[in-house]
Amino acid sequence: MYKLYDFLPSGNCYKIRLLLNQLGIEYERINIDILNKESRTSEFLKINPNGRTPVLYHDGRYLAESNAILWYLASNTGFLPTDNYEQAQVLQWMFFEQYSHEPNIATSRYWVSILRAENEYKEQLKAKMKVGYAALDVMEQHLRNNNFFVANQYSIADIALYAYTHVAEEGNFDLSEYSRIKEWFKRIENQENYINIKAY
Ligand SMILES: N[C@@H](CCC(=O)N[C@@H](CS)C(=O)NCC(=O)O)C(=O)O
Repeated sequence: MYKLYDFLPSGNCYKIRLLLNQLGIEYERINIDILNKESRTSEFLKINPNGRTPVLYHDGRYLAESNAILWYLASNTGFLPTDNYEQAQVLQWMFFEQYSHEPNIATSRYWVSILRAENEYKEQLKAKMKVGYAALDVMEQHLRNNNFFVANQYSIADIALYAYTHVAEEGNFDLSEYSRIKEWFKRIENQENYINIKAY
C-alpha cells in the first residue's frame, strides 16, 4: 500500500504523481496544504522532521525528498538505467536540479504564482532569475546533442528536471529562446501514461 503526502501545485510532488501514474501504482493521496502550515504540524513533523512535501509511505516506512522517492520507485524499472555510470549520471542531474535549478526556478514560481507576491520579492527575484537562466542554459546545451538527459532514454532524471522547467514561465522565466528544452517537453508529454501537473 502506497500513500503520498502531497501538495498539488508543487512540482516536487508532481514528480512523484507522474512516476506513480507511469508505473501504474495505485496510491492514496493525502492533501497537505502547505499554505495553511499543514506541513509544520507536530503530526506531520513526525513523518518528515524537515516539514516538507512530498512524503511517500510504503511498507510501514516513510520516505521524504522528491528525488530519493523517484529513485526508490524507479529502482529495477525502465525509468532508471542499470549501468553504474548511467545511474551516477542520473544522480548528477538530480543533484543539479536540487542545487542549481529548483532553488531558483521553483522558488520564483512560488513567489510569483502561488503566493502572488511578486512586488514583495522583487529584489530576490532578480537574483533568482540570473542563476535560474544559467541552469536553463546548461539544460539547453545538453539537449543540443541528446534527446533525454541520460543514456538517450526517458528516465527519472527527465522527470526531476521537467517538473519545474515546464512551468518556469509561472515564475516569470521566458522560455521562448529555449527551443531544445521545448522539444524535450514534447518528448516527455508523449510518454505513455503522462499526466499534467494538475492531475492525479
Ligand atoms: N528538497 C525537497 C524540497 C521539498 C519542498 O520544498 N517542498 C515544499 C513544496 S514544493 C513544501 O512542502 N514546503 C512546505 C514547508 O516548507 O512548510 C524535495 O525535493 O522534496
